[in-house]
Amino acid sequence: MTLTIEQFKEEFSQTFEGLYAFDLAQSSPIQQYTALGNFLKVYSSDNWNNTNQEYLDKQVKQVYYFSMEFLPGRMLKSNLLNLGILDTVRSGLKEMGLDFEEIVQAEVDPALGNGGLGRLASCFMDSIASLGIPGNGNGIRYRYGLFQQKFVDGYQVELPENWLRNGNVWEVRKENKAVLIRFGGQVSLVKGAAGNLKPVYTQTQNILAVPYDTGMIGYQNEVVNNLRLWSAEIPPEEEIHYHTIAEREQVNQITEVLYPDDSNYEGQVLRLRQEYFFTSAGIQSIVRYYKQSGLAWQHFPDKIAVHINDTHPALCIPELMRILLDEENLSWEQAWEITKKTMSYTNHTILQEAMEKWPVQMVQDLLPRIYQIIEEINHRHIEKKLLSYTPELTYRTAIIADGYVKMANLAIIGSHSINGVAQLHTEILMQDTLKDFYQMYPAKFNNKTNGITQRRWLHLANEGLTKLIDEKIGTAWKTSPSELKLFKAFVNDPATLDRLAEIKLANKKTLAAYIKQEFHMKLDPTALFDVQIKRLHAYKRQLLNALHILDRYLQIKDDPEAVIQPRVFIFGAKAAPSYVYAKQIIKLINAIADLVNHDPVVGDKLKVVFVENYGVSLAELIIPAAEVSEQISLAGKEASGTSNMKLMLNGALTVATLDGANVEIRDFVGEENMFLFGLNDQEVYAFYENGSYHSREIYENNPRLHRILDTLIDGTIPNIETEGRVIFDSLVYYNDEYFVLKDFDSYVAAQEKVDQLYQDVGSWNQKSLLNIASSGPFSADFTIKRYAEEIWKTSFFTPGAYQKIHLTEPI
Ligand code: 26Q
Repeated sequence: MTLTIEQFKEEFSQTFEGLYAFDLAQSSPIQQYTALGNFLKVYSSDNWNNTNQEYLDKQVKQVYYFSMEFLPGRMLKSNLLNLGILDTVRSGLKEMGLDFEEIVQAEVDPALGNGGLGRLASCFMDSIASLGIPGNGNGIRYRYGLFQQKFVDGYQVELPENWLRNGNVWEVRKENKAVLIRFGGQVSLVKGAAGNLKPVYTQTQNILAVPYDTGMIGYQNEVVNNLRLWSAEIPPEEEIHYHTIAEREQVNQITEVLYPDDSNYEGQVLRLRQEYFFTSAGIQSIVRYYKQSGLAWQHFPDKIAVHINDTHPALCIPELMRILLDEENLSWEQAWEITKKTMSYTNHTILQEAMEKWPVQMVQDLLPRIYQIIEEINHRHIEKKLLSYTPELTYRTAIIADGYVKMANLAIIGSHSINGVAQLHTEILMQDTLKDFYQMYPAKFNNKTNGITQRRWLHLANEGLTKLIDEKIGTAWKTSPSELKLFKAFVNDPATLDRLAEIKLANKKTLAAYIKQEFHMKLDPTALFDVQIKRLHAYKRQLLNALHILDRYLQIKDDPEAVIQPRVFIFGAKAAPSYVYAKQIIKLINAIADLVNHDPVVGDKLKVVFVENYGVSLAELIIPAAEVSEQISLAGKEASGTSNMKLMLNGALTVATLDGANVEIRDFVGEENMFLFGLNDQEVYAFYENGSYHSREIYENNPRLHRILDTLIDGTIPNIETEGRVIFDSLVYYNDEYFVLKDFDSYVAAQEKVDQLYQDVGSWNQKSLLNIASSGPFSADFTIKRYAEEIWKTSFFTPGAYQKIHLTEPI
């Protein structure tokens, strides 16, 4: 089925009239966008239906990816691309006198996630559909997404993100698929007719979970998978029990807002409610679906894989147990075998403060039956393991300990696979963080290095570069990312290198125009664009970047005539609202920006831009314009990182510590094509072990750093009395938890090399090209292929005729 421009114009006009009953010429971009979205929904509905039907008819194994967060970004362009009609629609709209880019911008970017983990989930959804894997997402339809960030006097201020303001064209509400979720009350076990124990519930609060489905369209392969997000409502038959507005509000609250914490645990009961709400809803709907097949329970794991994205959905484990035991009358042993074989879990962090644990009392009160089941899982685990392991080791692996339910322990014990998200991260889990479990279950542990979708992050975000690559190596890289390595053949071709530089410059100009328009700042597009975009967290060390900027500022002030490579430092980052220190760092960077950007002596030599409200859409604008990628976390702290991959794919050179996936980036691109610096993870651990790091000595003995640090407290930077002092003290008197001072000299040395290389335009472009050509291995297509083959055991299933995906392993 091919769509001609004429057909498109005709059908789109009809859709518009049907919706709005007035002339297209007078419509707003939002209306045009809504009409186009509706057209696409109809256009892809056969594929969506057929995909569903074929999965059902053929009884293929399906995977369900459970995640508290999805960060899909705007969907219009990616859906057009994946449906293979991007050019047709663009031309058609142009002929109709409509502005395609304006329509694209009218879509709200749904921020239903915090950062890396949520964006990974959405890259995975794209790859799962594009590989033709029968897979579904399961999550929460938050009424409000991640807060909108504004700066007021350089301070972060949070505003609600009402992303549903104009409705959501992509979703379909399915109240016929709603399920009931039980909270609270009492549960007692009563002997049933067959002599088995049955739970009897009293005084529970029952909540209706209503699914909203969104099609996940595969790349030109006729596959449309499903992302199911759940919304909490009062069950119609229980309306009568809700007497006050406060009681009604309590129900709506469950799916009202995304918790804005990233890598930081917030132990509030509402969060636990959210977790049980969407895991129970998801598991119930899976079980209902499975029962249609008429297959025996023992085949459940042959047809269903449930993946737990971090521990947030770990209640999937006791919930499946509950249904199998209480509703389907299986024995404990049968239910446990099925559950373990079905579940798999990804760990995304080694930070202790991010580990989820819930007070026993809270779990007992909110989820009495689930708590009983967790207790039983724990009890049996301990009894069994005491036979083969020491009591010390065994009790360290307990799910319930010190008055808490430990979610990672539950996730590991209740699943057949646990993976980290980069080689180094998995290694640290096995050797350190989870070493007790690794001793018990070595076979469960495996690595799945993260990946990103090259379709969104190169093809759509960087059309200039896409055109060049298509010309040079063909278009197969869109489905066979390892083909990107063919681009290496052009490393000595001056014409290609020139084109690369032109494209980068054009992208920098586009970004500069945006920054001019939004933040009234004028940037020199020929300056070096240096980018750090990620959540604000002390371990990610935006502070190290800031100190380096201060160093440059002081140099320029000392010697205004000295020749220095002009640089624009670009930051994008949200801080969790409760994370005071992170917010103080934002204020500091904004104050530095204020100082530097308005100093006439500095001019274009140094500019600092902190973009407001960083998210997927801004990333799509910034990444293609980046020349330096800052990946400078303290070694051993960043599980993987994924902006490192996106920036490399767009030709930025990486300044990095050997942390997370940076290690593998080094392996593929070669250390001569990046700028490594700083302690490695072993060195960091050695300092922890022997307690021999004393940051104050560095302050006292390193005059350059001494002077920089003093600017935080001596009035050089105006308006940071409080923040400057707190940050200074954290670095000098509280022993600099993240080794910022320790790594400073080596960081500055790396940055000096960056400047030098930038002078040598030819070499710079060569390295940029090699980065692009070496980024194929970081495609989420590879990552997902490995999940499918090694963990989920799902096959590639491709309804209809469709082009073959070639995934030759890299190396
Ligand atoms: C937990 C409990 C209560 C409230 C919030 C949370 C919570 C929410 C989000 C805990 C953690 C997160 C997010 C973690 C995250 O994004 N981790 C990142 O995952 C990426 C994908 O694997 C990695 O690349 C990053 O290294 C990792 O930091």
